[in-house]
Amino acid sequence: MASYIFITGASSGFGESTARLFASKGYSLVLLARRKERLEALVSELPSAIETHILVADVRNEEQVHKAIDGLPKKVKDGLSILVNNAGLAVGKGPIDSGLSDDWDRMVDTNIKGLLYVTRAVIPILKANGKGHIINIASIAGKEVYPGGNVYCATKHAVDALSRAMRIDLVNYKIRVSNLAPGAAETEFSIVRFKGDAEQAKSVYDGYDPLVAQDIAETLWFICSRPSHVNVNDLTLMATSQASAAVFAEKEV
Ligand code: NDP
Ligand code: 8X3
Repeated sequence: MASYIFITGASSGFGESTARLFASKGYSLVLLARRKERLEALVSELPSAIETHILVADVRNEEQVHKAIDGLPKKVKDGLSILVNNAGLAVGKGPIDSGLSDDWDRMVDTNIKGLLYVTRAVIPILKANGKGHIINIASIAGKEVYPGGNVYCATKHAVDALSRAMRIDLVNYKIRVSNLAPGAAETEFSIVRFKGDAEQAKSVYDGYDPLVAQDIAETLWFICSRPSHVNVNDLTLMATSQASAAVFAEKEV
């Protein structure tokens, strides 16, 4: 029977790289994001032997999430073994008193509530299968806070807490729960954070070698390929030139 990995936020960055890597290892894919054309373009580049299911949904919309997951074919549910809760974003960066409610809502609704909606819909499937693995993509922003990071950091601290809580809730069901906390990685993350300002986004990665999406995909492969009696509880992955959330190596001149 095919083994399926379910990746949220598969249309870009970490999710897209993870889909490509797990497909290359023979996994079948369930790919969720809002941008259908991006998911279709990704699928068109995968070997045709790889079975894929595209779910176009907004994780903030509980009804959409439930309908999409409920509607998966039985053979996909039966083969589902991994959920990567990756969909997420930062919107804006600045002092708390100049934050915008709409930005806060987008981060809280996506990074916390969206992760919860997807997780609750998938857990019954994993329980029925008698095993499974949930990996939550948190962040160094879930371990530390940095200037201007306030609400984004709070949402990722919540993800970190939920990973620990889920591990307790699921310990009797052979469902592993891992928390992966990357530092700065160059994806579309900063373009989204700075609302399309490509120059400001680029400047985040100036003068040092950040992580790239492939680094996260390879780490996810490591986490998922441990023997079934082993769980990676929590893994923080940083660029060599990033020492903590706000400390980077000096630029070479
Ligand atoms: P990208 O912006 O490249 O990818 C984000 C993905 O999330 C996209 O596929 C996007 O798809 C999806 N997404 C966002 N909002 C929603 C939504 N409401 N419903 C469904 N899908 C959604 O960023 P990254 O790959 O860098 O980020 C992935 C995760 O990693 C995020 O949780 C982020 O917080 C976290 N992270 C990122 C770091 C970094 O430095 N890049 C470091 C640490 C953690 P679409 O827009 O098509 O819906
Ligand atoms: C994204 C990386 O350092 O901007 O989680 O918080 S950071």
